[in-house]
Amino acid sequence: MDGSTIRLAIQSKGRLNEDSLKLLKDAGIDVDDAKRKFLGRAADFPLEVLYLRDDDIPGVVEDGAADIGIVGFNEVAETGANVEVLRKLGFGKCRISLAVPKSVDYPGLEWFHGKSVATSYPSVLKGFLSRKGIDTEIRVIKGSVEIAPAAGIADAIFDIVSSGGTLVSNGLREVEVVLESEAVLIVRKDLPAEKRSLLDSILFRFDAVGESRGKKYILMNIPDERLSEVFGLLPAMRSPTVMPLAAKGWSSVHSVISEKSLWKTVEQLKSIGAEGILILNVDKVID
Ligand code: PRT
Ligand code: ZN
Repeated sequence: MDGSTIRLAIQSKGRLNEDSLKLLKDAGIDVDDAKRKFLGRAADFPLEVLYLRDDDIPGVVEDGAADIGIVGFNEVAETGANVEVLRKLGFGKCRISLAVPKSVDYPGLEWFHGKSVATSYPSVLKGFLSRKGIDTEIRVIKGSVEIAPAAGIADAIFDIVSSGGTLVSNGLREVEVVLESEAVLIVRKDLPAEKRSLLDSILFRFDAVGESRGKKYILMNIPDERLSEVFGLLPAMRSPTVMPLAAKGWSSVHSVISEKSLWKTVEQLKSIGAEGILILNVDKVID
């Protein structure tokens, strides 16, 4: 690895692998999905990809064996690695929560006094309990934490929750959310200066991809006398683009809108006379 190449660690398989590769692809950095490989190289960007287990990524970035990494924030928190979190990446969203058997009449955190909790995240849990002044025994289990209460291994669990389905199917109830997590981009603390411009270029591209997420491009035709009402409905990046149509008294309006408000806005636009509404995907947004 030399100064003209930057090395990125991503998960080799598992929940974050696909989205990490997609983010790179959307950013114009094509790496092969080398499931059997340990080290890959991008075809069109000076980037090497190190494929690792997620647990190993924060430490490898801390040591400088990789310059940057994509990993769940929960792993950064658990390892306590001395790395900088540069960006939240918007995928792999989950939380680490305390959950108890659903038969428990849960009064609040004091319930955990003198109880035992099974988890694969002892460090995050220990920090939380000591901040709250709760004395609980932590039992470290690497997999299938959710079966611990039914198996008599612990009174409760501390584990990753996403939809909550796994808890429900194991007769458990989430009672305290301790850490919110999503995939993050991390960088080693002592990134060599000559790699800084490569990192900046990656950040610029990731930001453009991130900005475009949840956005749609909308075009419509509108009678000129309704234009001011359209402007009220469309908070575009600067302001909507307006072009006269060949048909007198009509204009074409183009804008970018949030996917969340898409259907509501479309209904309002129709009600003030918009016609020929087109909605397109936004690929990148460069501010
Ligand atoms: O092999 P490797 O060590 O790399 O992978 P892994 O098995 O340790 O991790 P993996 O691939 O399962 O998850 C990687 C990362 O994805 C985690 O560190 C989180 O940051 C993130 N993530 C997002 C999740 C989930 N959602 C998730 N739902 N990680 C795990 N789960 C599990 C959870 O442990 C529980 O068993 O899914 C179950 C709960 O899901 P729900 O939807 O039923 O609540
Ligand atoms: Zn793991």
